[in-house]
Amino acid sequence: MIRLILAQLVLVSLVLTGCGSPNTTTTTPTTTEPVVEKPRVALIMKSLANEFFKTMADGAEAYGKANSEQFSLITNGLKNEGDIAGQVALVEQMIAQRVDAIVIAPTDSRAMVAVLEGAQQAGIVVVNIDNKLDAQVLGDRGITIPFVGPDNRAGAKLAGDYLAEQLAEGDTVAIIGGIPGAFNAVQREEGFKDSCVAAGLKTLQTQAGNWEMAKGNQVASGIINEHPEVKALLCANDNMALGAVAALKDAGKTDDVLVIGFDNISAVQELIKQGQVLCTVDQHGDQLAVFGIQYALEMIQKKSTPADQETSVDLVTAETLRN
Ligand code: ALL
Repeated sequence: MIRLILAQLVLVSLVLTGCGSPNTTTTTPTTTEPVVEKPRVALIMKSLANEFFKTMADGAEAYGKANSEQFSLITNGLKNEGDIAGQVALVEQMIAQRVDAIVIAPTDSRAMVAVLEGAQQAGIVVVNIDNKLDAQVLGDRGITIPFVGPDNRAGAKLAGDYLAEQLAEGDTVAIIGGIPGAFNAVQREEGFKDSCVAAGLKTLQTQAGNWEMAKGNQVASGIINEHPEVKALLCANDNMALGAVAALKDAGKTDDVLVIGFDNISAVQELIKQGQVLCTVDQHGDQLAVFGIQYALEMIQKKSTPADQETSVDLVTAETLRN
């Protein structure tokens, strides 16, 4: 009897002290918590051969790593500028993979709308960055896709105005444009023209360099051969400015014709320091996709479509690079 009482006392004290392992508690779960999956965000860019998009991808990936508990990132890009069919195929792949959001820099402002509408219909959040989709086409289809990106016209005017300070009224200049169907190409052309009109510069008919260095080079060569009076080449992106600089070198006209660009890629920064490019515009490519991703995550959480968001553009010159 005494032994039985002792045994019971030991048992009670073991229970009270938690059997000597104080952190172990066994609980029978009454409910099973649903496993909350992180949203999967797909970033779809254009040509990764363009340093601008390489910078964009790096910025997005760094942000993805730092916030890996919040979302997972899939990055996609193209080999060639203007490969509309390739970009449509990428969107279709992302729809098939049932991602939660697509953040896209569209190759073309009109042709990409239909497939993006398909993504929305599949329940995917879509955010437009960098190059704005055509408002008319969106309106005709009755859909809204928010835009996060810069005012390209204002950005181009910053560079155009800076150029105009170095020229005299009546001087002739030429604009080398991006892919004609892209809204940002149109806006940059308008911004350059705004500066030219304000400064009384003559502009030749704009020629498209399709955002590419090789095409920019070819177009620039043609212009300086046919129009020896041209005092400046206004390039809608830095890749084409690189092509224009090479064309001037080949023609022995480096000191006679000014070149301006847009994007602030590192290769152009070097040329600005050397005086071969006058200026460019920083549209903060490394941050652009990050803003788009943050936007998409907010849309997933709040289940609402926020208003468009304008991102900043800054003039980059030899002077700003020194500071
Ligand atoms: C645009 C960007 C850049 C870039 C170009 C090339 O959408 O804003 O300026 O150089 O695409 O694809």
